[in-house]
Amino acid sequence: MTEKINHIGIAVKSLDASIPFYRDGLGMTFEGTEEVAEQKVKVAFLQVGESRIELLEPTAEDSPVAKFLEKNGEGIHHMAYEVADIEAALADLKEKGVRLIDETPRRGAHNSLIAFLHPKATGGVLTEICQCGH
Ligand code: CMX
Repeated sequence: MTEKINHIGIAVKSLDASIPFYRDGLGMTFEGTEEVAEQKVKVAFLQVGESRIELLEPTAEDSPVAKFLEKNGEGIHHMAYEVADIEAALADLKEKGVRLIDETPRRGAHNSLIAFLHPKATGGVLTEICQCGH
């Protein structure tokens, strides 16, 4: 079902302050930024081989990333795994009794379809599955 690591999400206070380390320091390919209104975040993608680093900056005080930053400070926020058919993957996980945050897919960056699994059901790692637009 799971095909590859699509991206690793890292919560940051400021994209502008964080991008240079990944782009200029580590030499990753900067793919651009995008606002994901539904998730109340602005994101930047940096390519690493077949995967990406997704930097996440909150755009509202009630953004899940704002809450995360308040509690933990900057750091790894989630792992995202790519699946070919997100509806089928969600149905399968539900049948296996995995606690879902999203019962149906939402719109993510790059027009992808995304859904989150609850960190309490995944050993403490917020897990996203995505059917990707790239
Ligand atoms: N990783 C691991 N654990 C996390 C977590 C994270 N990113 N975020 C919250 N938790 C844990 C908390 O530590 C807390 O654990 P304890 O009860 O042991 O203290 C528990 O989950 C509940 O956390 P909370 O701070 O009370 O926050 P909420 O329950 O209100 O929300 C969550 C947590 C995961 C349900 C919510 O953040 C969510 O729905 N996330 C999915 C959407 C999202 O994160 N969107 C932003 C990214 C979008 C994108 O990539 O495009």
